[in-house]
Amino acid sequence: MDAPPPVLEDLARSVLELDREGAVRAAGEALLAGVPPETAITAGLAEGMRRVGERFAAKVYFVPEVLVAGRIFYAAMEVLAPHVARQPDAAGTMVCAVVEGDFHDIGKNIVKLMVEAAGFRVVDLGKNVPAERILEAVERERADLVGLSTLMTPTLDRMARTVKILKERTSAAVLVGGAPVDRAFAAKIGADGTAPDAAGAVALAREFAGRRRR
Ligand code: B1M
Repeated sequence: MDAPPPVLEDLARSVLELDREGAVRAAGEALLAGVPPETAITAGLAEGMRRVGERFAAKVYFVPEVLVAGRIFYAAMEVLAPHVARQPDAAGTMVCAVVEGDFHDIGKNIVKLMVEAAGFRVVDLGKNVPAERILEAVERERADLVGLSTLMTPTLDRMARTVKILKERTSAAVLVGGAPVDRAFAAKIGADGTAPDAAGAVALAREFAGRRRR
């Protein structure tokens, strides 16, 4: 297997070291080097956020540093996102949201970007979204799919409640994800599927949209 391009390490390190200029510069260099923007986002920037998480867990970083890292992530993602190759629209409509109580939206925004690039219309409700607002949007937009995200264990029960309401009241397929979500949890709360990353979310979205068309 080829070694990862050094620019991916530059991206990850810039996020970790809270170096905004370095991250934006590395994002441009990644594009010039022909690194797919999806790879630069997931293997570069998101890897940097993962390392930031380690420093936070080790009490080396605190909330202010983590906030800055998130802003740097978005500044570099702004350079990369317009270059993600897009399939023609037609795949279906997904409503996506981070569940109520949770303000972590970086992972959800990567999923949104990739699902949109795969040709879906995505209605993004943002973060900290109550189940009732999600239900309303799914009905209004006649969504085929819902993508729910949460990063925290205390908000897993909000995710469960949201899935329950959506499955009772709509026919949309409900996909769930985020670091504390696994297949056993997804099955337990009655979600239609889960994936560990954005590429997996795209594969699931395609699978469920295809089933609905048959
Ligand atoms: Co906080 N935070 N945070 N945080 N934060 C975590 C989640 C935490 C694990 C850190 C830790 O303690 N080690 C911890 C939660 C612990 C727990 O619940 N067990 C935590 C905490 C405690 C908190 C606060 C309570 C801290 C405080 O205030 N004392 C507070 C909570 C605020 C709230 O939400 N109510 C808080 C605040 C913040 C910031 C605002 C500073 C910032 C968020 C900025 C933002 O999102 N705009 C932040 C951050 C950045 C993190 C860490 C460091 C990084 C999260 C991240 O962006 N990861 C995080 C530590 C960690 O995760 N290791 C942590 C990168 C991102 C690309 O990955 O989001 O996992 P992720 O997304 C992936 C996959 O999960 C998947 O695909 C994505 C792309 O590959 N995926 C899906 C996501 N959604 C999906 C949906 C799908 C499928 C796949 O289908 C629909």
